[in-house]
Amino acid sequence: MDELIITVAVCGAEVTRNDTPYIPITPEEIAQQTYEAYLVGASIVHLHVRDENGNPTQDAQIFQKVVRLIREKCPDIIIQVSTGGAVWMSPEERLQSLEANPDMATLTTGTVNFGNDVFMNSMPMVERFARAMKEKGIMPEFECFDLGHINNAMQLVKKGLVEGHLHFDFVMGVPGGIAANARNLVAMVDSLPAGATWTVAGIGKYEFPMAAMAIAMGGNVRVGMEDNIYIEKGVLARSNAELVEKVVRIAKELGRKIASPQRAREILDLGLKR
Ligand code: KMH
Ligand code: ZN
Repeated sequence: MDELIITVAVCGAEVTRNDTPYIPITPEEIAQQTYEAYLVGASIVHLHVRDENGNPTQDAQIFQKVVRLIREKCPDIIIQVSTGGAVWMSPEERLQSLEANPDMATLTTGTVNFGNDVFMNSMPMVERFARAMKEKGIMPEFECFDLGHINNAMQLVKKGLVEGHLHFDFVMGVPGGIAANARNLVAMVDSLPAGATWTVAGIGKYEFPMAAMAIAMGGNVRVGMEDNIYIEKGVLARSNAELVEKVVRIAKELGRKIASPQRAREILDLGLKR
């Protein structure tokens, strides 16, 4: 098995200070929590940003500032910006994050119910996003909230809109998306093309059980306050680093080594972007 690539999803779009006082909101807080997570084993940061009121935004200037602050502290971490944003955002708004010169960006490959909302990703939209990433030389991470999203990703490959190494993130446990359990994870992994790499983001209480399964199966793990704010039942995580540290402990017990950012770049076939 390759070394374990840990992605930290530091703040997301939905979690507020009412949910947890530890959620990073300002560019400085986001960069600091990313740095702490990097020190304990995260090699990818999945980034959303917030405006001065703490609301999610895809504003290019805020993304640029956060990316600069992170690169100052963590020179080799893989920066993956969200193009998912928040459910009410237009495609134009969502695409602004690509202006921050990231290494990677998320590419959700299908529409999904998202609690009481709909996270809209029609195929023309997905193709437009893929084209924008290709033009800018940004590697997509396919975000699959359901099994059919893997098929949609392969349509992009067939059309030549995505080339090179393929990397998938299975987001499991969103109300409306695929349920987080072992049977579904095996089905997702079985549906991948040869040579692809994969990560699991288990939502809420499924974060660590899904992480443990991925570690044992040779996959990779995403954790962070975007997906889960608890370090254990009823106990808030005080930082994103705490969540990463727990994954590192589980990996150690299962005999899986942690990938450095440099090693993660090799596994994903990504160069160093400045
Ligand atoms: N906030 C969700 C609606 C992504 O970052 O690409 C979408 C999301 C996916 O978080
Ligand atoms: Zn996200």
